[in-house]
Amino acid sequence: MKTKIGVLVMSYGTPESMDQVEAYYTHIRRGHPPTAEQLAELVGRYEAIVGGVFPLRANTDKQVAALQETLNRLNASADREFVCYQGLKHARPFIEDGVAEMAKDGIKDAVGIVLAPHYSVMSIGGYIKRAEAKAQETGIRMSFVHSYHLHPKLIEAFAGRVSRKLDQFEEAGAKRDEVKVLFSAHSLPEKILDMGDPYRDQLLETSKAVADKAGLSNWQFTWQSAGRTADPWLGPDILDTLKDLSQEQVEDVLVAPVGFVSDHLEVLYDLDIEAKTIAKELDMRLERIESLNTEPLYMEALSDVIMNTWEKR
Ligand code: FEC
Repeated sequence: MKTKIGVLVMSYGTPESMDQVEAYYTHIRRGHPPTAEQLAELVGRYEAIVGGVFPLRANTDKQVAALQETLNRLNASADREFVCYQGLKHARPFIEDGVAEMAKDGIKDAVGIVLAPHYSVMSIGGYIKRAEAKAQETGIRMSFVHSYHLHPKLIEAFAGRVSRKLDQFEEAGAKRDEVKVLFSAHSLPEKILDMGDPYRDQLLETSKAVADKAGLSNWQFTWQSAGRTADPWLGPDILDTLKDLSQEQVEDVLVAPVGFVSDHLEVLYDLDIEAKTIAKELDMRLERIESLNTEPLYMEALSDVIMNTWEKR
């Protein structure tokens, strides 16, 4: 019989239906319910993108299935098999549910990975802490992938998407090197920098590696999706960046959200609706690269870092 190696695949999570948005938002706010106004604002954003379906849920399901298939195909062996379990940060099945499920299936050893390439103590660190606590409680030995922001296949996947969109700008009459490529990622509170957090540096490294691979000279990094709290968040925000670029007479912008790997609210609303609306007002053409979703190169990058972590455990 083959030994089963558990792989806890962690992702942000999304509600299953509109009536779960409040519970989801309360979970994100660490148990503090949103005000009626905050809730209405978030429901409005979901209504604008989803039409009753929350895309991140199906995308995560498909990524987890594709990763299990890739892991077993690329690392086939007569005596072992990889079994992927899902663990979500803010929705069911929660991270703890995924670990409990592994324990129920008799898994003794596992690797954990998050579907987000860049480490911050406020993002990946939080996922790992919760998984580790549940693993200890259930007697599973777990090791974790902390980041994979420079994996060559991840860089290749992003660079290919950037190049293909630049081809489309050219076909529409733009000069390739006059298109401003904006790499973006979810902002976090500025205080992470005082904590020596690697998040910003890793994002800049990914952006530079993708720019080098795609042969870009006209690019910059910007933040997006900052939270609505009193703390200062890392900036500049993409909406301000677009206004600055407009002052510099930039007409064509390609956004590459390298901090995200799926189609979800922060891409489909914050970029495709909010940023595009501002760009239109500024008379700019704004396009976005396609999300990775189940891109085979991304699945291979994940499989590779999982195997490395497994072998070094
Ligand atoms: O499609 C969906 O339903 C979910 C989209 C979604 C993703 C995502 C990824 C990240 N977040 C990160 C940090 C924060 C911090 C706060 C925060 C708040 C929200 C809210 C929504 C939301 N996030 Fe998110 N995030 C997504 C959605 N996020 C909705 C609540 C309303 C709002 O502020 O817009 C602030 C929490 C607080 O109040 O204390 C911090 C980071 C990522 C990327 C890494 C990852 O995927 O884990 C970092 C997808």
